[in-house]
Amino acid sequence: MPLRADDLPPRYNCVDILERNLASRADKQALFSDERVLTFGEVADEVNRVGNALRRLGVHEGDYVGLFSLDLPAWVTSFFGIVKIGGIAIGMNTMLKPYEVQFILEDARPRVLIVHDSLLNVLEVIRGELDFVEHVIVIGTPRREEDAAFADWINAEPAVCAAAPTHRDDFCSLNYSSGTTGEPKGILHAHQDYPITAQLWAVEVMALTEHDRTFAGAKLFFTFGLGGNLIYPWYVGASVVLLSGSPRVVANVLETVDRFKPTILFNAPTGYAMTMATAGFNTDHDLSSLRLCVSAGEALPAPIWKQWKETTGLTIIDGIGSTEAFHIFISNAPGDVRPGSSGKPVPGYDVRLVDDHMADVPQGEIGNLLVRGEATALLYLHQSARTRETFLGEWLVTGDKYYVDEDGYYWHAGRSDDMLKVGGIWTSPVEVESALISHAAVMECAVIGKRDDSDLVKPKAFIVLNPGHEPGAQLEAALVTHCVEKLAGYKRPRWIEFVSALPKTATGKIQRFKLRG
Ligand code: 3UK
Repeated sequence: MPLRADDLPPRYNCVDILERNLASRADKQALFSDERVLTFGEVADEVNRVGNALRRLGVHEGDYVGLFSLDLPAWVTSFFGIVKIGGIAIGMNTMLKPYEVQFILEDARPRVLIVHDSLLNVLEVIRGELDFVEHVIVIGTPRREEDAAFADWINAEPAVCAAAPTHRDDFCSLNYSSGTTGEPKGILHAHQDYPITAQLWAVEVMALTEHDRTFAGAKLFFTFGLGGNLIYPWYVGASVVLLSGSPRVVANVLETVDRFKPTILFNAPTGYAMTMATAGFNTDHDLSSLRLCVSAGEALPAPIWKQWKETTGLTIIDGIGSTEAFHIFISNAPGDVRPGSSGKPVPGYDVRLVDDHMADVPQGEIGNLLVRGEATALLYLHQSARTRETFLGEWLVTGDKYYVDEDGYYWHAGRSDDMLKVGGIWTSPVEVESALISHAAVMECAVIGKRDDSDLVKPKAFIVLNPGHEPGAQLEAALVTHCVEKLAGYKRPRWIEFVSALPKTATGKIQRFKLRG
């Protein structure tokens, strides 16, 4: 049965998704990780301790709390502790550079920041400039005397904590997503969005059950990972497997599968391609626990789908979701897959393909994708102009181009902006260009998406050099290193082409589409 917002009581706190398991399966192992394995009961106790510790710091309903950590049990207990007392958890991308972290902390202004000790190097760079953060809680070992260690902070707290009587429409989480230019966009989701998306997609489409055990290459700070590898499994009483290390190291993913034997794997297309490029991935490792795989973040090319099927026997379900929608709203389904397509609209959502005047385009023609659903976000925090362009009443403008085939399957046909998805994660060409231009050799440049051997998009840079600089492999390597220092590593250009000039409009705007060829 589809779940509607009205089916939830007006007073609803999504900590219910954890606590609904306490009556029937408190002793079931709910969370597997290298660090700790916890039952639902143990998680719930720690969540209550975190809730009490936050209240002791003066965190109230509606207050933001920063969560800047690798995927560890403490991420999970912090998240539910924050939402249980009515706070809003900011799931922060652990790959961010210091200035990006600073932007988020100044935009949302949390008074409390929970941070993993491996990320303190990033925090310390900006620590002196943070006007709003009053308390830093460190998962692991603090470096400053004024900071508390997470374990000590919750240790003496009682394991009983009353949930805040939140309204189902109250916000409980904030995630930042990047655009082509300008600041990252803060996207708020409400308590009700969690059970609604769990029911509509995870239960009704992918048929997740309590017997499953999920695992994701996507991290919990990304709503693809948060929904797939925490909220949805616990909504049905299934268990989750967390990886604190990088999913880009294929061995991490394969060894975790060997060790914890998940039944469901969530990953970006790149994750599947990188896995298959690893010698012995399906002979030296035991993938037999898996029953289903899910791909999102960018389109999954049909050849990757087929090769995965041939080499593992497993079906990948590709679905398009977004941070604005919280999760997947057009999806393939087990038993109903058209490889290369995003599948069909998930029941409970409506989609439209429209032209630039908002008129519906005929079947088969490419249009701008709009989606309507009860769990889509309402606004971008502190960005009213962009909010008005994106959230059109009931309809959300996705920024994606799509067409629908005669059988009703939706096919991704690119973006309406210049944004790139690299490894399933946003990359703005403008951001890569800014990094390149800050190198002394670069006079001007343009970055576009180019398809690699697996048909996945990666950044390519066209560069005009300043006089006195010679093109060549050495300079290329120096430019890539320069980008890695300034940007998250996945954003670096994979190809560099030195050119004498860039195509421009009469007004001097770079025409990236001409370089796409
Ligand atoms: C693109 C896809 C083709 C598309 C996400 C599942 O990716 C997620 O969220 P983001 O906010 O980006 C959203 C944009 O990414 N995209 C995502 N999935 C697909 N394009 N096929 C796909 N399967 O441009 C979309 O607008 O980072 C994905 C669940 C939760 C998510 N947050």
